[in-house]
Amino acid sequence: MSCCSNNPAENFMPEDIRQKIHNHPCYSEGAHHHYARIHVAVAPACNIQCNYCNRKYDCSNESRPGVTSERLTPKEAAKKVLFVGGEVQRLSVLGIAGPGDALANPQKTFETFELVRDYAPDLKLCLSTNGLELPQYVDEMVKYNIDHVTVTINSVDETGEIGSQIYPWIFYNNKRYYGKEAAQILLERQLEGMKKCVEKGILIKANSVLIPGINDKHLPEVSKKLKEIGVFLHNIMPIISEPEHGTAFGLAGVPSATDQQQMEVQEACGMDMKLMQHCRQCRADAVGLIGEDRGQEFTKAAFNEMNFDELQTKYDLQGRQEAQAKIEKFRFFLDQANERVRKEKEELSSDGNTVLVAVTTAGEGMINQHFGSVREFLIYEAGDKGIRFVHHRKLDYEYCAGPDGANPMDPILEKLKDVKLILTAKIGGCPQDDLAKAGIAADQSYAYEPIEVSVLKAARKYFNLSEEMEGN
Ligand code: CLF
Ligand code: SF4
Repeated sequence: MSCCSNNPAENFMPEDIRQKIHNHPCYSEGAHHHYARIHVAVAPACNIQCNYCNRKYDCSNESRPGVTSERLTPKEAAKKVLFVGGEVQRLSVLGIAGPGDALANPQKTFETFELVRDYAPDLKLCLSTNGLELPQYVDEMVKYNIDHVTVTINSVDETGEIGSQIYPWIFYNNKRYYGKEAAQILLERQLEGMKKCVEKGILIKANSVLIPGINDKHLPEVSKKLKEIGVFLHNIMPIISEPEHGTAFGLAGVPSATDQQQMEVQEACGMDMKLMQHCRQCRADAVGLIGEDRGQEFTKAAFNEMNFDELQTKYDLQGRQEAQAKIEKFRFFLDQANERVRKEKEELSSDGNTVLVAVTTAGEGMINQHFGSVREFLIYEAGDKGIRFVHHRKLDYEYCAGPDGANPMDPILEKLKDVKLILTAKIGGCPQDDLAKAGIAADQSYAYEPIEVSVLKAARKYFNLSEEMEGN
């Protein structure tokens, strides 16, 4: 079975890199419909302070603010990974992303990776860090075969001016540094660490938190620098900032970044770098497909009494390999169905006209979720020649489960104000009418069809774009 991807960017990659990312749900957008990740919260301490983080909660560099994860020892974490791997055969990655910084807790982080590498050799190992301690652990990471590392970098301003507005202090070499000096040291360490990783063949993803008014205009420069040093992927994460999260920015009234601000910055950064656009800002104990969180199903009580031999049997390496071979078969046919519809932004349209289309999905690359039960929409941009994935937009609650007294359609209309069409597996008459009044068409005739080719067909149908499918 070929692992040729439907994503044009992936098809131009060297084979070894394509193999590395093929079933990593964060590094490959195609993979995220099919493969799951698990985070284990073994790393509580942190060595810097970010103004968008409240350390009562998980690390906001890789998580939604205001959530707290169940902390585990390395042994408990390894047990959990084996138990979940037996239950969720599409699990392909173990990530350590907090609740503090993975490399501010090196013993716990590496002990966990060592145990998992021995018992579950098919899992990819991944970690997320602020980068302060990265240079000194690159060789250790090579030893454990950790070949996916995320570094959060919000500024490349060497004067420290921008960084000092984001980081009030860092703790480095047993000393606390403040202001511009802190920002300069952090940046030096991040760049040095990322360069070392690139030299060792570790794929680096960089996260940048988009903070309007502070680094929004600066992020294209960050992208340029990342490309220059060989970073693989850049992920622009909109700041989520509310006073109740108790962060310095939240308390100072800095607002969350909007979907439209994120799209603008993504377009400016996308000129220079390959972007990740499907990030969901997971919890430090997230389990499942990106966008779903099955963490609550796997509490300590489920696995802690089992010993490692029992857990290895439960993990069932061979059963997992067979299940993943089936996923690959399905993915192959899905890619064939979607063939050639995905394009880069500048190639979407022959006359510059494009529309935004929202899709409801429960995974597997299909339009397979009812409108009433969605907590997020996938947003695609479509022209007459092709489509591209833009990002996802989250809802606080489902249409069918809105709070008493509130019209559940209001937040949906606000989220979709620039969208012209929704493709969904099923929708009732009332919401369909409300959407129509707001100028948004809803179509359920593509139910259980592949997403990408359906977006193109529907956009052509609704907006009188071209008649013929290219290549058909
Ligand atoms: Fe976890 Fe991060 Fe590894 Fe993925 S998450 S450590 S690279 S396995 Fe993924 Fe979650 Fe976004 Fe992170 S969607 S927050 S990018
Ligand atoms: Fe919080 Fe993560 Fe920043 Fe540490 S690195 S302060 S845990 S957001």
